[in-house]
Parts: sequence; C-alpha cells; structure tokens
Amino acid sequence: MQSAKSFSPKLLRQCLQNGVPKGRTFQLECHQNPLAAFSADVRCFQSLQRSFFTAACRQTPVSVTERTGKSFYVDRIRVEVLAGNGGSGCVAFWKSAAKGKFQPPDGGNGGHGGNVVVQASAAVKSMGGLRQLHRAQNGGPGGNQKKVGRHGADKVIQVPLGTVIHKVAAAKPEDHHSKEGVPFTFQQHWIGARDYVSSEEESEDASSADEKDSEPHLDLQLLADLVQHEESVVVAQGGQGGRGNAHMRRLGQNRPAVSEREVGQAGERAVLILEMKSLADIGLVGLPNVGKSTLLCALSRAKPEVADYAFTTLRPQLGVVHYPDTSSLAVADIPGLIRGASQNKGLGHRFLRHVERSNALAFVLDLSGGVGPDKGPTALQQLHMLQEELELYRAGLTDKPALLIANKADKVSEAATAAKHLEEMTGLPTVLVSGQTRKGIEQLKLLMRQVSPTDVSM
Ligand SMILES: Nc1nc2c(ncn2[C@@H]2O[C@H](COP(=O)(O)OP(=O)(O)OP(=O)(O)O)[C@@H](O)[C@H]2O)c(=O)[nH]1
Ligand SMILES: [Mg+2]
Repeated sequence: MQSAKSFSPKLLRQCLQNGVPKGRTFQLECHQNPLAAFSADVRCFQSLQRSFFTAACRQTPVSVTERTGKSFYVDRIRVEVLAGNGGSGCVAFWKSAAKGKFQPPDGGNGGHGGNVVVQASAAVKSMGGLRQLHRAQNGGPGGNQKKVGRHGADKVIQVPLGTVIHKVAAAKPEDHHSKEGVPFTFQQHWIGARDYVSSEEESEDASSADEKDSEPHLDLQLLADLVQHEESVVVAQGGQGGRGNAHMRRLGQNRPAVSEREVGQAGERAVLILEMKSLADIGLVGLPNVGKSTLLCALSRAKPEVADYAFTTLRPQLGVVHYPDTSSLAVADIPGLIRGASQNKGLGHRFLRHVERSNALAFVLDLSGGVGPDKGPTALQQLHMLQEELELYRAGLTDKPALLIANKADKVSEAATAAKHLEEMTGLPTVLVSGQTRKGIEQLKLLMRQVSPTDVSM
C-alpha cells in the first residue's frame, strides 16, 4: 500500500547533509513539465543528489514524498508511449538468367510499426506496476522478391477497469516558469511548494476538487474512458512502412526509378495521464476511528496504519480480498468522513471522490458508539450522517449497492441484537464483526461478494 507523507524541508536538509536514513524510501516526481517528467525511488544519498541534479538541469520543480510500506497503490500515473517506426522499403532487383537484359526492381515495402494500445482488464486492480515508458516494436525492412517487412508487434498496456486516459498536449513555454510568471530557477523552486503542505493545508488545497486541478497548467485531451473488460484504444499509431523500389514506378515512365525507396514513417509519441476512475469493487466508508483500516488488515494482506486517533489514514488504501475459488475483490479503505465533508471539511471532497469511484459501499459503523463514557453517535446516527454527506456531495451516490458492517462487536454486550435492529431499521444487509478479534470476517467476505456488482471470477 502506498503511504506517502508530506516531506518536511527539515528532513530533506538532513537527508542531503547526512544521507537518507536506512530503510526509508523517498519518491521524487516532476509534476510540472510533462516532457521532462520523471519519477524516481530514492533509497540512498547519491541517488537523491543525482535526482536533484537532473531536476536542476531540466530546470523543473520536483515533489518529494516519503514512501512507507512494502507495496503501493497507484490510481493516477503519467506514462510516455512510443509507437513503432515503419520499416524501410528495400532496393533489390529481379535476378534474371539473361545477362544484359533489364532487370526490374523487386524490393518490397517495409512493415508497419506496432501501435501502443491501452486495454482495460478486470484482472488488473492497480496501476502500481506500470512502467513509465512503453514502446511498441518497429516494423522490419522490406526484402527482395517484393517481400513485405515484418509488422511491428503492438504494445498493449493493461489497466484496471474504469481508467480514464488523457493525452498531454505538448508542453508550452510557460511550463518552465513558476506560477508567478518569473522564470523558474532551481535555487528558487527546487522542491514543489505543494510538498510542504501539512495534511490540514492539503485538505484545504483539495477544495479545487477536480483531478485536473492538481496539474492545472497541463493541457489535457480526453482520449478514452475504458469501462468494459478488454475494451481498448490505440493511443499511439505505428508508422507506415516505406515503399520498396518495386513500388516506386512513376506514372508515364516505362522504367521505374530503380534505386528509389522510402524510409518508414516514425511512430507517434505521446505523454498520457492514466487515471483510475473506479477505485475499488467495495469502498469502506465510515467516520474516523471506527476501525476501517483494522478491517482491511483482517480482510486482506494490506498493512494500513492503525491507531487510536482520528484521521490515521490520509490516503485511500487498497487491499485485495481473495476467495478460495481464486476470485478476488478490491476493497478500498477510504479516509474517515466527518459531518461537513461535503463542504470540504476534514479531508473533504478529495476522498468523497473515491467513494464515488467504488462500485459498492460498505458502511463501517462503530457499534459501541452512543454507549459508555466517550459517547459518540450511535451506529444508526453514524449511518444517517454518512448517507447525508454522500448525498449532499452527489445526489444518487447512496444508490450504489451497500452493506453495513457493525464493527467493534467485542465492545458491546448485546451486539447481535443491536446489529439485527440495525438491519431491520435500514433494510440493508448487515454483518456483525470485530476487526480486532477477527470475529465475523468470513461472513463479511461472503456478504461483500454477494453485494458487489463486479464479476469477481475474473
Ligand atoms: N475493541 C475494538 N477496537 C477496535 C476494533 N477495530 C478497530 N479498533 C481500534 O480502533 C482504533 C481505530 O482503528 P482504525 O482501524 O485505525 O480506524 P479507522 O477507521 O481506520 O480510522 P481513520 O483512519 O482515522 O479513519 C484502533 O485503536 C483500533 O485498535 C474492534 O473491532 N474492536
Ligand atoms: Mg484508517
């Protein structure tokens, strides 16, 4: 799971002076200039220095985030695609036994370069494993006896269902300038200002809700929205093969221009932003501290941070729930929502958008709420609040298939009765669990599968 923290300037200075602390990884990413885009995992001092040097040479600001955890989940990625070049035509002549006779040209055409294709697959759940550069095969050269060159193989990039593909238009000169219009210099802006923001500032920043807002200076052109399994789109067209001399005859000429041929056309090149719209099969939605991350740990091999304070989870975390018949479901632990989330309070809109992207919702309710000394809202009140915020954010959001997870059953004496009451009151399928003691997790897995509209067998 990706767990990236804001990187403090102080820590960065320490790293540059004393080296990167052992076992810590930082990710450097260039957001500003698509043509100079790069992303690097930095584990040692030398590579940190090298990456900054690269950024300085390209006069481009970089962002620095710390990456913790073993694997990471990516729902937005920038890739460069390069289609194959066409093969060149061939210059060759027909071999005749009769010497001195005109030997007609018989050089064949070059093969076409391969296309780069983006294809949606239900088997792919994250874009974490995608490379940054995808190159299709070049076409082969034509041969004698009018043999056409080999066509280059297409490069197929497999992405999760619901991936939206944007093409970045060529960088404008302003991309090299800071926001104020002052020409950018490494000393002034060597780290993107965005990376210093605390989580609070970050949530305010999220008010400019749309995805494009994070890169407003980019001119993005929507290419496709892949929602069906195996739906695909060609994002870069391979170059045409060049004509061989057998095909270069000119009109009105008896004899062909024997030694003429064409070189193959260059394949298209593009920078794309791939963005996953459908984050997960099931999204865990709940107030802060109700045990969403604990449940994700119990359901999958994901290791999100769990702690006894609100807003432990600051970014959506994804886990894959495996079933004995090898099917699976992607479950997202979405950061806690509070009253006013629809007005961008707490972590705000940013994560309500991830709720929007889940195919089904699992409302995680703290059954111990409303009882005991630290009296919070009851489970029913929690549900109403969550539903209200979702509807305020986008009408119809609660129409998605849903289930209720009555969590922290171990803390309540009459837990089963309370869960039954909840089910009767709401009409939603309810399962009683305790994320901590792992009671009811198997029933939860089964219910998730019943409720999920996604075909999990793929
Ligand atoms: N007794 C009990 N405690 C639980 C249970 N599930 C979670 N907790 C505790 O509740 C606290 C919060 O758990 P988290 O999993 O971090 O909660 P969260 O909903 O992910 O919180 P945020 O990320 O802040 O929204 C932790 O101290 C957990 O140990 C449970 O079933 N029973
Ligand atoms: Mg959490």
